[in-house]
Amino acid sequence: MVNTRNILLIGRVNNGKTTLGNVICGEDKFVASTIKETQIEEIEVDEIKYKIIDVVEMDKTSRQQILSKLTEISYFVEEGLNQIFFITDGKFTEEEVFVYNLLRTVIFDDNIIKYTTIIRTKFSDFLLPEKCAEDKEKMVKENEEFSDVIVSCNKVIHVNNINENQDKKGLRVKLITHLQTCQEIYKLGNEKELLHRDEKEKREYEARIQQQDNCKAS
Ligand SMILES: Nc1nc2c(ncn2[C@@H]2O[C@H](COP(=O)(O)OP(=O)(O)O)[C@@H](O)[C@H]2O)c(=O)[nH]1
Ligand SMILES: [Mg+2]
Repeated sequence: MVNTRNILLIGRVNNGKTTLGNVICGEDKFVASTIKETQIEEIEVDEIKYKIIDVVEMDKTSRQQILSKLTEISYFVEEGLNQIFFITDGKFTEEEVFVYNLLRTVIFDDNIIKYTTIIRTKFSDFLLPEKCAEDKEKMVKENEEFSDVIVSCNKVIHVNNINENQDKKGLRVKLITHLQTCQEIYKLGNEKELLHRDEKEKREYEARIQQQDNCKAS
């Protein structure tokens, strides 16, 4: 049986989510921004299917819309979430912290931190471990309200995708190898069965799906 792992890409517009999604896929499956819809692409490596979910444009959207998008995502990952890839350029904005806090409180819980990999993009010294460690320290100092996540998350990986020195095939292997080590699946606990808490959101979502179904049928 093919095992499926859901990977959520989150982060501010322009941090490199789409580019990274395409590196993981090994081809340009994800389309660059302007699109507000969530895009999901699947790849299979060594009998494991990775479902990669490129999420919301968090800075151009209202907080209510963000919550609603994340609710949708909690449906996509009902069978469990393998990893959140939080893609950052090193500076975490208020909106990003807001979204992550929604994830760790409303949708999931604090355990989600252990299922989070921070991908620091646009980092030209990615090949130098001591520079990467220095940068991680800098991120911890400069993003006080987010420091617990940076310190306690699964891993921080530094990359530079648009650079001739970053061998994309090598990076893909590195990311897939990392994913292969992420074997545990985070499952929504019973008490989180939908925001599983928020009945209003759930009804709105179901009504929207129903409407789409009606459109398709007519
Ligand atoms: N230098 C550099 N540029 C990057 C990197 N990742 C993405 N970019 C560029 O940043 C811009 C935004 O990337 P994109 O993947 O569309 O970001 P998204 O909005 O988060 O999906 C594009 O022009 C990319 O070419 C990186 O690691 N290094
Ligand atoms: Mg994008």
